[in-house]
Amino acid sequence: MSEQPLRVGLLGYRFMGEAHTNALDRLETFFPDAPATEKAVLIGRDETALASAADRLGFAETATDWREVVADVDVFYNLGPNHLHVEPSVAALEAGTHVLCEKPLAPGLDGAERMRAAAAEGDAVAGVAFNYRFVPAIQYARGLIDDGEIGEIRHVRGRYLQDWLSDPEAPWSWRTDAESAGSGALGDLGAHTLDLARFLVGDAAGDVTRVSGHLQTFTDERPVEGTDETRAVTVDDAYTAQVAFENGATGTFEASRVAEGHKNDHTVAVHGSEGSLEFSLERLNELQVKTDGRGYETVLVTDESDPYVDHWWPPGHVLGWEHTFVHENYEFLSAVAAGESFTPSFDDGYAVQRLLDAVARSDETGAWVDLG
Ligand code: SOE
Repeated sequence: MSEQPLRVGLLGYRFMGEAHTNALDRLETFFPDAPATEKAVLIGRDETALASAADRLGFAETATDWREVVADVDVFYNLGPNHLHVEPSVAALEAGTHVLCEKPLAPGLDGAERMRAAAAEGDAVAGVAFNYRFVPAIQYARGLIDDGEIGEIRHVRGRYLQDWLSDPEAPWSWRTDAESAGSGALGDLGAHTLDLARFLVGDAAGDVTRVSGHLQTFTDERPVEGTDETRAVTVDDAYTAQVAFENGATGTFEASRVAEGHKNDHTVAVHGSEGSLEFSLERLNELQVKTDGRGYETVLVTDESDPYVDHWWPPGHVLGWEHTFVHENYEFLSAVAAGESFTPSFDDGYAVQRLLDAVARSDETGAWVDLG
């Protein structure tokens, strides 16, 4: 493990910037064997907002041009809008800097391929921040599946519902623009669920072999904050998809950012020949397990033998959404310090991007897309 703290450069200081910076801060107390880090440079465009964020988040310096930073730090966190994922991450990897990039990897398949190739050609660690893999209950579910506790996988069902865009007056943002985001609910939320499906059943059911998808936009233009103008919405408000897995299992997936009454409602269910598992982010310390017996049992996944729990509190003192980022950063930084690989890697990010791309292509053609 390196003696010197890892110098961190972080692009993006709002929502994801706060989630990851909070994670870095928690590691020192709860994961004392994690590599030490130094919050060296915070990167952003607006100098005034950047200075205030650096002060609040505890970064020593600021920069408005990522080109000045990515070769000068040990680890680069790319937490910017999707259209800023490709160039800075590729430049960092080419400079030998380790990269943790928020999801989805890129707005589209070409950009994701460039990032995947840059990671493959270099020696640095490259990870995608699919934080929901690091929920103890999700890791417990993966263990049950891999141990064959629910038998042959037959169905996977993923759903991610939010309602922050239900109001047609909710303002336009980069997340509603195809140039910047690539897609809407599909890439913003669907990426998480499709990655969880790969994580949970990728070994037991194999890859997704074909996809059928449907995208829908309900609000075609939105007001631009601070002006009396509107701008076109060029991404989906919602998507649905069905997939086939190598082993014959079926998968149904959907996401919406206009599902009234749902705030961050991410659920996954896996049904096998001998049982079922169901998870909901709104009850993220629990896993619904149906194996022997008549019905589901609710397992509270907070025992000290459960993944990561021993770093926190005694059994039953539940964890939250922010803890998933602490676990993710612990694993990523430990891989960096040990010179080992980290999953989800850019290969995983690219595999998800292929699914996102296939859903969109199927929507365009109205036909199934083979991923053979
Ligand atoms: C917005 O929809 C968002 O912040 C996503 O971008 C995150 O990945 C998700 O975890 C919560 O919702």
